[in-house]
Amino acid sequence: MELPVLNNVAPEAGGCSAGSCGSTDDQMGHLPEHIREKVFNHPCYSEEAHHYFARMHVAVAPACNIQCHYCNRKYDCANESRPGVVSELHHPVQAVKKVLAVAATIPQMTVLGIAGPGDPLANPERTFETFRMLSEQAPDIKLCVSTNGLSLPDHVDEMAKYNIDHVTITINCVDPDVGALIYPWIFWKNKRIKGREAAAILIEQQQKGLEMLVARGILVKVNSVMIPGVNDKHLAEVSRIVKAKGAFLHNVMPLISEAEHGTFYGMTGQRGPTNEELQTLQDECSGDMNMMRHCRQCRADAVGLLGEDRGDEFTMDKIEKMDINYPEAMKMRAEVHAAINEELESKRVAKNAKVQLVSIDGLKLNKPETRPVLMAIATKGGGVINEHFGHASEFLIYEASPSGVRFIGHRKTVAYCEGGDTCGDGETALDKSIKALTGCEVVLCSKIGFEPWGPLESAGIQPNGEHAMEPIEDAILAMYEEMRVAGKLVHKSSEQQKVA
Ligand code: CLF
Ligand code: SF4
Repeated sequence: MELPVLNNVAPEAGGCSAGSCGSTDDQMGHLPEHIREKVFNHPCYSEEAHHYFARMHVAVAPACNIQCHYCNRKYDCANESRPGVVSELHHPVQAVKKVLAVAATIPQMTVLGIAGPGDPLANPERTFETFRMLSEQAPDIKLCVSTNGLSLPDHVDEMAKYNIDHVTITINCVDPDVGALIYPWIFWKNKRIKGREAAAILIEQQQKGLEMLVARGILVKVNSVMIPGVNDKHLAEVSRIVKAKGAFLHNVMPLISEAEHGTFYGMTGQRGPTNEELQTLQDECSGDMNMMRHCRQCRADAVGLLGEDRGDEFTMDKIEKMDINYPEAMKMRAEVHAAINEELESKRVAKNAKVQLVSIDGLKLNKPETRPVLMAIATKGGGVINEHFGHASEFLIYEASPSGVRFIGHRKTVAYCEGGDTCGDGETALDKSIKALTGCEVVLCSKIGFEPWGPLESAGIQPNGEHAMEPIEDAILAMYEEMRVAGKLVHKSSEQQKVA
């Protein structure tokens, strides 16, 4: 059956229907103004924004109405959180105080999300009380919610009332037979329902909720947990269907199933995907959909830029001592946002000018022998290379190729300078970093010590600290050009052909 195309991005917007782009940013310039307005400073909906703008979560929603095989109720909802993390639960009044304190201290914080620790819509009073107070007291903050979707259709009208513009639904399948392998039960109309029947109800509610949100112009992101052997072959179909129904973005996240988290999958030895498997599936889905590749599976009380957690600065005892004048803070926030926007706009202009140059240069680069190269970046945010190799606990991974620079994802590691001699399994922190950088040929950082240099080179990864404080994409292009001039971009098959 042909699904109706209800995409809330107008067809004339251009967008990514051809599937050539991997993030919303490549199409930012083509989005209609009202969508651009919703996306440009949301760190999850825009890859570019995540270098500059922060989000925070408040953990106000303890209960859940379904069971996922990758979740242990002792921890936060694993649909949007790194498993094994426990957040401190807040009452809505405390949560609002915390949001105002963070917004006044971190003006780059533009989005407040409720993502747990259970399902926000299984706790509607606490969730909507928080949103109601915030929409009155902090109208400059975008409101965002993440749900498993079971109760979604019942709450869409209320969401629209509080100007909730961004909703994430975790959709792991559209086939109840696949769903029965992921969800052992749901709690529905005061009854516990199991197996295929439970999965069928959940899927129906998710799809109905998605359609209702799109009809009201609310942007929908779909999260899917990739579970090898269970739904990995099925997720491209999920992507195609949710795109056809108007979802804006798809975020395929890897299953994390450590045995110590005590989840069903952890206990039964279900593995998560490798970096390569994840990237292959994301690329496959991107034929149909804008893909999110910068998700950090943050916790239900995360604060700061994606990938950082400043939660310790905002414990309730510290917040109680803060004297917040929010109307004043809003003025300061508006100034900071305007300055960031100005910077982003000038970068966009410079980038467009460069794209034209590159396309001329591309005639030179775009020969069959130039091949793509993966590069790892150490950054603390701001879109520049500003992190010491030894302090990086994650690297951003980009692919440089004759057609430009493409963001691929991020890889976590243990900060080399803080990892001690070993960090479990006899592996040193440096071993872990080198493993995390598998497949990369270059690591760009602001500085690097002498010690890791040799082991990185031996692993085929060229360390480079010469592009400190440069914009990431500029540095990658410069490095790629350097490699081309040095004859390092010769495609293996061409090389072999020459030898032959
Ligand atoms: Fe939070 Fe989620 Fe809103 Fe973002 S997170 S509720 S959409 S504000 Fe973002 Fe974190 Fe990934 Fe979620 S990086 S886990 S996608
Ligand atoms: Fe756990 Fe979230 Fe699934 Fe509920 S929806 S069982 S909290 S992962």
